[in-house]
Amino acid sequence: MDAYELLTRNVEEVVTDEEVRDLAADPEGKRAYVGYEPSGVLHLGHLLTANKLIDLQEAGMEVVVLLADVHAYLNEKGSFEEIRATAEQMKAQFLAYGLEEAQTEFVYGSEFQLEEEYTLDLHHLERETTMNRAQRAMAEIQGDETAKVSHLVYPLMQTLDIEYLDLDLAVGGLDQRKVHMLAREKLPELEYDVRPAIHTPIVADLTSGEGKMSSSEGISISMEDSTADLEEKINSAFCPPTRDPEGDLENPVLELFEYHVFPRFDEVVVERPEKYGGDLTYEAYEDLAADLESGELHPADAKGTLAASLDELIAPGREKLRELRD
Ligand code: IYR
Repeated sequence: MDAYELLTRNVEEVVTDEEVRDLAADPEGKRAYVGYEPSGVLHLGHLLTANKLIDLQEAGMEVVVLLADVHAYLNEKGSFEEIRATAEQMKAQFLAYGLEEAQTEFVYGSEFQLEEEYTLDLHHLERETTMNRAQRAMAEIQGDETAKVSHLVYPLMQTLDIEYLDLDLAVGGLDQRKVHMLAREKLPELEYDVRPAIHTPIVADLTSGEGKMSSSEGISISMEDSTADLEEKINSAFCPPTRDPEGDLENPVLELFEYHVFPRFDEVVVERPEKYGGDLTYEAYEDLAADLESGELHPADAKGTLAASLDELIAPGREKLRELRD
């Protein structure tokens, strides 16, 4: 697979395509990052961006994982001590999941965000940005609780991170796009360079196929799930025999195959007894989706294979988490 394809496969948005093409022309040693508010247990949302980081490493890029402790603090996720303890667990799970240790730098936000120069740049950005603009950038991250001043500072700091971590590419879920747009607009005002961004899709809620899968509502899948939990959750998933159900609905089973399973396995085998046609082997997501649509692949068989594949992917991180907690 060529570098441009590794950088952009399964991505919902590329900003801008031209800049990413330039990067893909010479990716060796270039630096990409994702920032995560530490939350202890990784869930599929984290793993979606982690899959992209693994693609970028395969293309030769260096990856910076920002353990955004100050951001988590601003977003009221706990005390600094609590946030750091969960960040350490998170780091171990990312490595267990498959990030290449030699090409990964883990950085705590507090290592550089409390320095004088950063703070002065932050105040400069505060002067350059209206409250309305900062609030709009945060809308999808923070939800609709009443904004505090900390929620306005948050996207400005995320903007500066791109400069201070010396990055060539910002990666995030689609919910980060407005912050990255703010960064593209504001960094030049401080005479810093604009960097490209790529955004991964948001996976639909597992049982309804609507909206987004989230840990706060509905069912989500995390590194803590046992094999039996996964089987149960996937079994109850919405799986119409089509890729594009009516209206705003998605097929979450197919989305999980597309974004989580196929990028990490060379082939996917659906085991079936001979009397039901025997095993099916897929090398590409499109073939599996086509068979589900035509009826060749039964949703129950697809779900069984999906649960087993996800189990294999999360097993090393689940094991690590157990060790750390014992
Ligand atoms: N806003 C992210 C966390 C975050 C991301 C980056 I990229 C930063 O530079 C800082 C924080 C979230 O919603 O988890």
